[in-house]
Parts: sequence; C-alpha cells; structure tokens
Amino acid sequence: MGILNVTPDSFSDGGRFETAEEAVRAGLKMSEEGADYIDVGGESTRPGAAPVSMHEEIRRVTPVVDALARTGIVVSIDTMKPQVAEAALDAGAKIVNDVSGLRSEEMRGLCARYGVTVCIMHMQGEPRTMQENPSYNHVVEDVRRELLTRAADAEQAGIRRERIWIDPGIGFGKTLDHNLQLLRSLSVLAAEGYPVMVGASRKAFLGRLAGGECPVPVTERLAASLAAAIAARVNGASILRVHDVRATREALAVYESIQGSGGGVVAP
Ligand code: HH2
Repeated sequence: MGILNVTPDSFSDGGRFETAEEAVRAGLKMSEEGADYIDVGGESTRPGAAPVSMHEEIRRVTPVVDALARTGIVVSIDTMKPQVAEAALDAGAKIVNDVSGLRSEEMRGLCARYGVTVCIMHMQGEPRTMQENPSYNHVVEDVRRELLTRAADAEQAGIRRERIWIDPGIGFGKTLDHNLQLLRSLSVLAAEGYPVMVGASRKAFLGRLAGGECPVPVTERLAASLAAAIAARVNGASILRVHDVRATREALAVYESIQGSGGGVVAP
C-alpha cells in the first residue's frame, strides 16, 4: 500500500503537493511501481499535528480519490471521520483505513452499508497526546485483545469478517520497545486470521534504531524502512503501508526469491 498524504504537515511527506493533479501523479507513479492500493490521507496523525475540519479534509482528499479510482486503482481513505470516509467512498474509494480503529459507531455503520474493506488500527489515546506516556500490561496481548474487540464490534455492525484487516499501529501510543515487541510478534496477530497490515515506513523509531545517539533524519530512513518492511513480512504482515513503493517491491522480490515463496495480493 502506497502512502499519499495530501496534507501540509505530515511527518515525512507533508506539503509535497501544490495541487490535486500533482498528488494524483504521485499516486499513479506508486501504482506503476507496484502498489496494490493507494492510501489517501488528508489529516496528519503525527503527535502534535493541528486538527483539520471535516470540510477541509473532504476538500483535500475527494478530487485525488476520484481521479485515482477512475483509473482503476484501488484507493483506501485514511480518515477517522465518517463524513470524510463517506465522501471518499462516493468518490470511488474501496477501503477505509481508520487509525482510531472504527471506534465510532457511525463509521462502523457506514462501512457496513457500503460493504467495503476496513483496516482497524490500534492506537492508545489520541494523536495529539498519544506519545506522552504510553503504557501497557503486556503490549502484544493488550493490542491483540483490543483489536479483536474492535473487529467483533465491526462484525456486529454488519462488516463481513473477510473485509477486516488489523494493524498494530506502530508509533501510535507506543514506545520504541513497544514497537519492537509488536513487530517481533506479528505472528500472534496473524494467527487470529485477519490480514495484518503494518506501517513502519520512515517512522521516528527507525531513525533512532538506525542512528543511535544521532537519529537518522526522516528523509534518510529508506534503508531502515526496508529492513522493517522485510522483518514485518517475515513475521506475518500481509500488507505493508509504505512511502517508497519501488524500493520496497524490490526488497520483497529478493526476499521472496530467496525463500521461494510469493507474497500474493490480499483482496480488498
Ligand atoms: N500510520 C500513519 C497514518 N496512517 N494507518 C495505518 N493503518 N497504519 C499506520 O501505521 C499508519 C496509518 C502515520 O504515517 P503517515 O501517514 O506517513 O504520516 P501522517 O500521519 O503525519 O500523515
């Protein structure tokens, strides 16, 4: 899954596009490079990011979703707001990626009504404050349990089981050690039978792991991101949410050739 943030302030690629046309071109390029889905987001979720009004978020994402969906690309909408999700679904999106994990009943009802695929992500707290003091009894077990509860709520609302993906929410209310434990134990989540999505691409913890005392800046985290992508794949992730599609595809091709096993595409 290629990341397309049409925001002025996303942590890694904010402010990249002056116009919707430029964003669409970037989405098409990621698709040509081998992304199976393009995840369009209009609000940054990085800690401390300014909240965006529903109208502004709709204004940012709908032209981009519409143009990409018209070309046949499977578009995912990255939003926590049901009204934004609905506008994107009307514009042709086929996947709802909600970093609040479909906490809202309205969002669950909407996704059930449209019959679309959902990504339920785990987040402790809310974006503005989630990194202040994240704590768990046992991070893997706590995240697993909460994802299963939210998946059960989604099924209860009428979303079919085969339309549910789960995501441990790397960096969302997690310390460096929490992120590592989750990435190490993805098989525990995968064992629940839902496809597991992982988004580690360019995140801050990778800068710290790769650079130690001198964290690697966000624009230079490609090598670190590829290592995380391959580790996630080895440990059970089926969908990787990444900024660098071509490089990730190449790394996966080498890994899969060595292992003698293909990845396959998860049906949206
Ligand atoms: N990470 C981000 C945003 N959405 N969705 C899922 N399912 N999983 C993730 O790990 C995830 C996500 C944060 O990254 P990004 O979109 O690059 O930055 P920003 O939130 O600053 O726009």
